[in-house]
Amino acid sequence: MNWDDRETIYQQAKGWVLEAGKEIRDNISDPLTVTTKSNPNDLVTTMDSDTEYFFMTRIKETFPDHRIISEEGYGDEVSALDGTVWIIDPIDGTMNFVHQKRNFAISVGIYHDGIGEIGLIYDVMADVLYSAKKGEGAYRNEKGLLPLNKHKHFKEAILSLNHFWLCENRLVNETVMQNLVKTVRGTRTYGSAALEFAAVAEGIMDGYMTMELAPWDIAAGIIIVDEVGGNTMNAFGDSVNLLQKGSVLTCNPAIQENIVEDYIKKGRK
Ligand code: 2AM
Ligand code: CA
Ligand code: CA
Ligand code: CA
Repeated sequence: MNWDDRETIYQQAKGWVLEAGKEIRDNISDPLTVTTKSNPNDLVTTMDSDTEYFFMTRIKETFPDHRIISEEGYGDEVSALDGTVWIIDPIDGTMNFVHQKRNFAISVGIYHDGIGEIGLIYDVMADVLYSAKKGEGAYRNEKGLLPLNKHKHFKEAILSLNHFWLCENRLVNETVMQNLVKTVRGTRTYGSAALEFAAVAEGIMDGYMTMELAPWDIAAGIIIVDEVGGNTMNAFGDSVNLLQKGSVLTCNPAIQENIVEDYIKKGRK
């Protein structure tokens, strides 16, 4: 992707993200139509689909040769990441959107021939935009994010993970994971994968791990975390595939070996 094209796409994408976010904020008190998807706690609202529709129509009229991978059904059938592909989650953290009316994000990752070029994660209610262009650093609004602390000690790490790691599960022995949470300084669960990636990029969390996420949950976050020197992989340390669902670990490389080798691989089922 050439420099000028990327800047044009970035400015356009950023404008749409801010516009879509303002629309959500302006209507946050409206009654919601909530339905469920794979299970009773897997929620979706008309705001999720309306926001995705907004991006789809803008992208198709402005960049007709770009393709879209997205959660709510307006995307394309994409089986390879050639050309320019927008990977979009219109609302990441729908449960938070419905129950808390905060702590959710719009996530847009733009890839060209499989390479992550632009990442945007917008914390809508806080009006905070995390952004990155490959090779140009990552930002929290206008402020550049610092490289991650290379000397981070595992015992002083704060990890983002949900309770499913500590319950009986199909991936890893739960007692091993209980030992992990007892060893680190603390854990948090925000409920928006995109915001958890953003927190890792900001260095206010040192790692985030989850058992199953889709491409739109992580596409922008990978690019932003990468720009501050963080690594993203699956829970067992192998590379993630952006065309499939799977486990995800994104973290400060200083604690990667502790998490993957000392805990997850040792407890692997
Ligand atoms: P979503 O809100 O866009 O669905 C917290 O549960 C995180 O996991 C959110 O980022 C959420 O994204 C994501 N997630 C992925 N699959 C999910 C599912 N089946 N049910 C609920 N959340 C899911
Ligand atoms: Ca969802
Ligand atoms: Ca999501
Ligand atoms: Ca979503």
